[in-house]
Amino acid sequence: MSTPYDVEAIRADFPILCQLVRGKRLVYLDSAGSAQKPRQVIEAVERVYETEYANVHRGLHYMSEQTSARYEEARETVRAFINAEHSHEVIFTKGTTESINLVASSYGRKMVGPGDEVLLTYAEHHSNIVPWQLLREQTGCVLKVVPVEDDGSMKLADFDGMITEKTKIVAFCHVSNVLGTVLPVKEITAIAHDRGAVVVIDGAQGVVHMPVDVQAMDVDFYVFSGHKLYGPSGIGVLYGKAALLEAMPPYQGGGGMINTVSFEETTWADLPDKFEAGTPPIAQAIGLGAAIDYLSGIGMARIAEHERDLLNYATQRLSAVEGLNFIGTAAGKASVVSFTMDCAHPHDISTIIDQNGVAVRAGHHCAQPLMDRFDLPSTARASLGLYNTHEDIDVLADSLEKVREIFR
Ligand code: 7TS
Repeated sequence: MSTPYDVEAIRADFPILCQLVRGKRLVYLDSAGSAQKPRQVIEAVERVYETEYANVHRGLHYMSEQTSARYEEARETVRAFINAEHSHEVIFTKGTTESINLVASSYGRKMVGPGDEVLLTYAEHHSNIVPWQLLREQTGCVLKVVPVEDDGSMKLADFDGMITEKTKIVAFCHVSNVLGTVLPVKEITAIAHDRGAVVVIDGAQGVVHMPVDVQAMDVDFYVFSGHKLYGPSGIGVLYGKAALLEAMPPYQGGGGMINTVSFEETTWADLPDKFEAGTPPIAQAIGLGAAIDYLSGIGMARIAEHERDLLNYATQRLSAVEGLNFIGTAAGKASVVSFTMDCAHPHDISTIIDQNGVAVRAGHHCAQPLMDRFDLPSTARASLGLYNTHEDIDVLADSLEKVREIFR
């Protein structure tokens, strides 16, 4: 029997949430931008610098051995969290953006040629568009884009129709950072594999909202950022199937990624080191491990349940605000709530409710093609995380009513 979800106890773990902002209780609704950190993460990072810091995989002295052990433990923590088969399939990067660039550069340039197709969706973040455009310039490949329906959903039939024998890579978000739409990763992956394409999942907004099992989904690559997962910034993950990573050339050259170096010939280190050139973000990786331990302690399934309740409540409260329009209402969506108001620009909405201590993001959310699809310059977005409450949503709804009063 599990204990009830104690959101107040969880909030108490997040020092920043106990602060006042503009004299008001902070209502933090921008976790999709970056999530706040529990003291367990802050303390883990502090502990590294206070007690066990040196460079990793280089020294034979005590400190380096200790730090290397903690760093590799963090890798194993990530492996278990996403149920990868091997810990050397977990590559530490700077974040989602670097992970996608790594795949596009290394796998893409080796495996994709002129006329080959890369399939994306209209709901992608710029970091899952631009690296493929760079690949297009380098290889002459063709980018194709799956449409988004009016409710923010994407049709499996469209993937089925657009993945062809020419498709080499299918790259799409697990969860849209604007619409909250959850894509049927396993089903799309099965179609892609059937036609010989590999699948790259931008999990930046997926891994934070639900349990992820890369083997069950059978994805080839899955990437995410530590800072959205309640961990430090400057650290992220590229999961890749070992056979693919082994066949890929290095992304960057430098220390740590070699076996032997001479001016005539250099040989590469084994996985995962081949893709971790230079001194990695050591304390950040260990901090990410602590964040995952924290999340696992609560349980991702319970977090998903809590967020489902928040989403239902937010949908109900915000529906009552006159002139408010939701962007993204697909069935089974995650707790990312984008909206516009007929009386005010998203930037004005954000600025006014900020006076009440409410933090939402307003803008194009690095998804300009999606904004164009909905014929909007921007939206306001409330993204709900594990520490949000009904009270947060009440303050948001009341603040939006004030926006109406001001602009009516
Ligand atoms: N992919 C998705 C789906 C994202 O939401 C983001 C960041 C990225 C990639 C890039 O992640 P990074 O950590 O490498 O920068 N999204 C947002 C957002 O929605 N608001 O601020 C950043």
